[in-house]
Amino acid sequence: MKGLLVLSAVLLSVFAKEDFSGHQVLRITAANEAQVEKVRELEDLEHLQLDFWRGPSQFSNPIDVRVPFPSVQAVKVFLESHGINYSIMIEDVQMLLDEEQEQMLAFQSRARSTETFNYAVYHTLEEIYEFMDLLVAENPNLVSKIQIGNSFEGRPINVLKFSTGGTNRPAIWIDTGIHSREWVTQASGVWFAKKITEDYGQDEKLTAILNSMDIFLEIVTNPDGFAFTHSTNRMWRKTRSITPGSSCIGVDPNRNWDAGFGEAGASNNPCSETYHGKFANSEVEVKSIVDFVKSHGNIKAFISIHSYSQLLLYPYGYTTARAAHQAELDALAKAAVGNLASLYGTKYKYGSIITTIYQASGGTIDWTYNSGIKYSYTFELRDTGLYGFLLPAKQIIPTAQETWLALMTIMDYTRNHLY
Ligand code: 0X9
Ligand code: ZN
Repeated sequence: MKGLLVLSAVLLSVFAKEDFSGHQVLRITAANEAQVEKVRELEDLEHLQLDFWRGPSQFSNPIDVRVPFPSVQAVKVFLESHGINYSIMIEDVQMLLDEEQEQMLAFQSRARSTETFNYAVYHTLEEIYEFMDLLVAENPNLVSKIQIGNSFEGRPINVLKFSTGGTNRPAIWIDTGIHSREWVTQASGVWFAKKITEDYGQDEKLTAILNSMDIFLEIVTNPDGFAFTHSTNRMWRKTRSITPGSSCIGVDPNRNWDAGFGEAGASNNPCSETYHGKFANSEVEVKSIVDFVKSHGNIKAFISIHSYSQLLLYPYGYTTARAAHQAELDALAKAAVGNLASLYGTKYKYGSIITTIYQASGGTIDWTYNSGIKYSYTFELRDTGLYGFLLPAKQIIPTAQETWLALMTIMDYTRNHLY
């Protein structure tokens, strides 16, 4: 039996894409802490192969979970027998994936310039890397590409630098796609890159920003994971590193930073989606950014973009202690989500990570904040759960547009409050 399982896993990894037919995403609304604990029991039952999209944690309500077809009945019976409320958020995950694939294929064409690039569909890693090269070639005086490292599997880790000159100017960092399955984030990153080149010299605020500061944009922050979401498993979140002594692959790159590393809000189980890794910065995708931030030394705002839930968050995630600049971070977050909502009415909540979503240790912006970058924020983009990580491609541009208004709010404020 075990041999068969291993064989099928090997065959799958070589030939096929993982199939999600009959997988459902349930939204569980725990009524109290005891019910949250019950749901945690489910999490510990590894044979159920549950994939928690949100939670569980005492701070997070609701809890969203993808349930593989063979576990659906058992999970529903478990919840009902404990009187725990749930609804079916996604009836059949594979149906959404089929639609997504159809769209990608229908619009697939090699762009020769960033003008003909299709911003309204999802793209592969190769297509995004090609886009970066086109953008650099078209805007040699504004955009350059920096390689800050190589991923575990050897792919280049690329960062776009937008700069009008100067040496080591105060800078803004934006990353998307550290969790590979959060596809709307990489797609938005592509759109932001193009937007910057369009608005420089046209939009007064962005021009002022780029006349005194640099912007660094890492669009595919987890290239191995992203390639794997296309080739094999659309739901892949972690890196693709090997953990000696375990058959499970990957580390959660948003639990691997040196801030509350290994504390509550991360898992020490290599098979968990929130596995923190053997030690802080064990993941080269994380270490490359840490080294870059340290050697640059002049980054004033650091914005790490995830999906989903429609949140704008600031430190901390590993502790309930208030950030020293909480009042200022909160006021700026409020202004940013207000501007975001002005475009399409999309409502965001804002607050500290731990009080707004759930406890998460070893997270990106807790480390950047503790390292002295005051304006450290993280977004959770659309939606609030209707599609979750599988946001339809037709929402890419509106999502990017509205997010840009919030980014501009933070970047403009940073320029006016250099420290
Ligand atoms: O669990 C996480 O890492 C974040 N949620 S996600 O669905 N994108 O995985 C929430 C943690 C909050 N911190 C950041 N968003 N950085
Ligand atoms: Zn994420």
